Formats: sequence, C-alpha cells, structure tokens
Amino acid sequence: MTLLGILKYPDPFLKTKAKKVESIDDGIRALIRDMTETMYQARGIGLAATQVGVDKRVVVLDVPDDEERRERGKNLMALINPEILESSGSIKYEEGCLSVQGINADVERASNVKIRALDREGNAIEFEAEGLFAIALQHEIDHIDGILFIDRLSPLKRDMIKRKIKKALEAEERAL
Ligand code: GNR
Ligand code: NI
Repeated sequence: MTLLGILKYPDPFLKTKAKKVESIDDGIRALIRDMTETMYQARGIGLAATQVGVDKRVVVLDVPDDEERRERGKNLMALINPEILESSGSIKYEEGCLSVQGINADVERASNVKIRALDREGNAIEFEAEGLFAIALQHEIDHIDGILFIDRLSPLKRDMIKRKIKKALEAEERAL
C-alpha cells in the first residue's frame, strides 16, 4: 500500500481529460487500493485518479449516510469508466475539494443521477444516486474530465476564489 500525493490547484494536470481504462489489470487494482488509502488518510469522501496524477478514468468514493458519524468502508466503491446516463432535479451544496485547499463554495448540480460504470472486477454496473452521493459522483466524474468545482461557479465568484488562492500561495512563498 502506498499513499499518493494529491495535486493542488493550480497544478495544470488537474485539467487533464483522463483516458478510458481498456483492461482491468493488477496495475488498476493497485491504483484503486492506493487511491482508497489516500482518500481515507486525507479524510475525503471521494478521490479521482486525476488528483493523484494518473490520467485514467478511475474514481473511489465512500460517502457516509450520516456525515456526523462516518463508518469507514461502509459505502466504499471503486468505479472505472463511470458515465452519467441520466440526471434530473437540482441541489445546492457547499462543496470542498482535496485539490482546492481552504475553499468551500455552494455548487448547484443535479440532485439525481443514473450511473453506468465497471466495478473493480470488471462487471458492468448501473445504479441511481441522490443527495450527497449524487453530488460526490458528479464531483469525481468532473475531475476525470479535468473540471474542478470552482469551474462550476459564476465567473465573478470563481475569479474571487482564484485571487484568494493566489494570495494565499504568495503568502506561503514569502513565509519560506
Ligand atoms: O471530501 C470531499 N468532500 C466533498 C464535499 C462536498 C462535495 C464534494 C466533495 S468531494 C471531496 C473529496 C474530493 O475532493 N474529491 O475529489
Ligand atoms: Ni475534488
């Protein structure tokens, strides 16, 4: 098991559109194990391969039923080549991202999604999700398309946040 480094905005790799996985081999299974360990260590509810510098369409999620009482492993899933087949409704939620440190902002997304993917054994699966699970799925699928949650904000809000991050990074530089 290996903990992976999580890339931080504005790392240009986060804009990469990841490639489809053509065969699920030991390399993919090792990546899933390492991403899972990295997600838990970072206390995230999801993680996309793009965030650890790998341009493959792989995501892991463990979205708690109750955010106050997290049960590690209860809802753990790895999805390979996930696709949104249908989406409906609308929900606004204050999102954060392990690749965008220190920023939280309301994002509007579909409240219900239908997903198709391969599981880690290579079985085709289809399921529906709602609420935080649906939000996290859309957030992770965005990552493998090279999209961050801040890209989903109004241009005004996005520019404000980008300036704030730039300032924080400059302050960090000066402190070195
Ligand atoms: O841990 C995470 N929490 C979260 C909260 C609201 C909306 C999305 C997320 S995903 C995030 C982990 C992460 O950055 N995954 O890419
Ligand atoms: Ni994220």
